[in-house]
Amino acid sequence: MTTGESYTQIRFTLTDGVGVITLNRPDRLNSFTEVMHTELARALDTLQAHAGLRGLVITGAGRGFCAGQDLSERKPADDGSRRDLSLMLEKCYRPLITRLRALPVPVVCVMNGVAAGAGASLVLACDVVFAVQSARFVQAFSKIGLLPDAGGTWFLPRLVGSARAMGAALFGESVSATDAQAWGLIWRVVPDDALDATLSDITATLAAGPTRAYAATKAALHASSGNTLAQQFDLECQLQRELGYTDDYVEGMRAFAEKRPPAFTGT
Ligand code: T3D
Repeated sequence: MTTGESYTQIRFTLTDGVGVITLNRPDRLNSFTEVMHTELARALDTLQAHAGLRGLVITGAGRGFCAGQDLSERKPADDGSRRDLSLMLEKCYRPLITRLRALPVPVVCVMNGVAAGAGASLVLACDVVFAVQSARFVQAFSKIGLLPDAGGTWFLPRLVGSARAMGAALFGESVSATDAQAWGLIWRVVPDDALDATLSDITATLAAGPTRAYAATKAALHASSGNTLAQQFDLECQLQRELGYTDDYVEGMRAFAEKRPPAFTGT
């Protein structure tokens, strides 16, 4: 099902409770423009308002996933005036990344190609990342005299540790999908020709998954880095108490006893 709304720089579908956003400026490696940000915000509005939401998948059209900010929007002005870069970060990037993190369903990135600059930060903001073998990360910021943004300085060291975060960010060299998996930056590398199958498998998994358990898992894992063990125990107790009353838990117990796969409804 399409959403019935028109989009020019992304594609957006919502089927069986699973949204699929495809960044869609392939000739510019799906780099971010203000229009794309506006369309992403509109898609997120629709997803947040959908009562039966079960997951979101983000991917890109063509050979790149996302090359970060569209640099053609950043040409130096003829009159020598300079730009306050924090404005766009506050207006567009912060809400995008914050909303994805807060979405109470898994956000899965299927990285179809290179992710650079804020495009790499977008990948790292997702809860799970699959990348095709030929995909790569480029912390391109230092090459243009900037620091990693869109949450990049928060995600990178947490995922890979300070040494690798520093090396990748300072030198801006490509990190292959294979290295990214070995470093713990992403979940899994898949063959390039398995891109479509990976997308279908993930959307099917999310549409049939224990949605409330997924939401609780996401919330607990995200909270853990700022919590003590005692606080995390408290959170686990609270969330597990809630999950114990769900239909999906009852179904999971029945399915186990009957030696069959569970048929979760997400309730
Ligand atoms: O508001 C603010 O400005 C602050 C926020 C900043 C957030 C950021 O993301 S800053 C970082 C911006 N991104 C970059 O610096 C990355 C620039 N791109 C690259 O370094 C390389 O293109 C890649 C490593 C991503 C891929 O390299 P490669 O060799 O596979 O492709 P290519 O040939 O460089 O690019 C293909 C085309 O896409 C090319 O156009 P052409 O020659 O075919 O007409 C290239 O110019 C275009 N392209 C790539 N990245 C961007 C872009 N066009 C506009 N903006 C881009 N970011």
